[in-house]
Amino acid sequence: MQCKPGGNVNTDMVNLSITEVYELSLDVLSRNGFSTAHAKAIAQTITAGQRDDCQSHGMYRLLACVRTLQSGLVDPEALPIVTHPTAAVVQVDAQRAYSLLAFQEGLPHLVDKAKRNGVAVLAINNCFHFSALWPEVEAIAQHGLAGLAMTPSHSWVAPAGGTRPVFGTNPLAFAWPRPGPYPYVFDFATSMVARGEIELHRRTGRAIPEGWAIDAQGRPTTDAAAGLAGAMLPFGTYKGSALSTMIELLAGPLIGDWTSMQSQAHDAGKGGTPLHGELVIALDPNILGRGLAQANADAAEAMLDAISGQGARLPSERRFKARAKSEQEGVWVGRALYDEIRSLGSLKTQG
Ligand code: NDP
Ligand code: PYC
Repeated sequence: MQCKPGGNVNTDMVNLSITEVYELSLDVLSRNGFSTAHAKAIAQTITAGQRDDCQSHGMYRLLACVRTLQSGLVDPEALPIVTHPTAAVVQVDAQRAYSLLAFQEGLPHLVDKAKRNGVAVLAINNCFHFSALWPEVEAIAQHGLAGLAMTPSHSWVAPAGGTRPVFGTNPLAFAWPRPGPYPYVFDFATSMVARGEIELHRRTGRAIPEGWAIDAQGRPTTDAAAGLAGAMLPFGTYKGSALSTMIELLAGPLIGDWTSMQSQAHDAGKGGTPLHGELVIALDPNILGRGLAQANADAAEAMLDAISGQGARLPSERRFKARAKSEQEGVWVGRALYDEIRSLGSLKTQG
């Protein structure tokens, strides 16, 4: 048990260093049967989420990873198979394991191909997918490339004007390389919020804002459980609906993989993590920018400065601040979640 900053003993929260988050995650995943390679890849992304204060995709996700494993859906050991259909395309078959090892395997090829061709595509297939996408586009931007990533999930979201779920929560992430440590990054669900955010409201007994979901009868609801049982709503009405449709098509049929409706049907009520594909695109400004690399980078910076210069915040600014703070002070995790994670089979304890 640790003291909250300010000195009060708070038994409802547990303080963990980033290393402790990683070790606990690795321990839980390994004890529950994931191979070392998968456990490491998953633990890294979960640790990054917790470190950056992305509560819906941090340690909370360990519960779903283990639940999906225990329900016999995900392969905890399968190794990704990398193929090279063309000079600009790398395809990685995750073989029904989680997506993160497949991304790690595909990334060096994606970067290499983008730097040779100006643009390259990484298609990940047959992957169970639970993670935030910003770690992936950030990794692309670290190589001086712009990155885009998108994925379907389970059909939980009704189209604008409808009441029955069709789309997944379908995240779209983008990164642009900048001077200094942090790229420009956004990464959001094309539903009003990630489903994980509504699940966290349900777990902690909080109402959801109106506009996030409708109940099973198609009526607006602020009850998290009723919203989860009904349908979530897209952001930006028909615009979010259209973006979500694009993601279904590009990260589904385009790359020979499933839509969110197919993923949901395969799950057949087991409540596992979605199974589908992921589309990742890398673009090289040095090849596409007509030899004007410095002028182009300056123009990009002037535009981004014009946003933050008037007090509007850039996406990921909050997350980067949280990262710096977590690196200094560690992270605070709710005691109930911490205990539930430990009960998944870890011997590591605190407090
Ligand atoms: P948000 O609605 O919080 O949107 C997140 C993005 O918007 C972040 O880049 C965030 O930056 C930025 N942002 C938030 N508020 C502002 C603001 N006021 N001004 C400027 N930018 C802002 O999160 P979501 O619930 O939509 O998504 C959360 C995560 O869930 C994502 O990382 C996504 O990848 C993940 N997800 C994964 C899915 C999957 O299938 N694998 C499915 C759905 C979601 P900041 O972080 O700095 O606040
Ligand atoms: O929070 O919407 C979500 C989500 C779906 C799959 C992984 N996260």
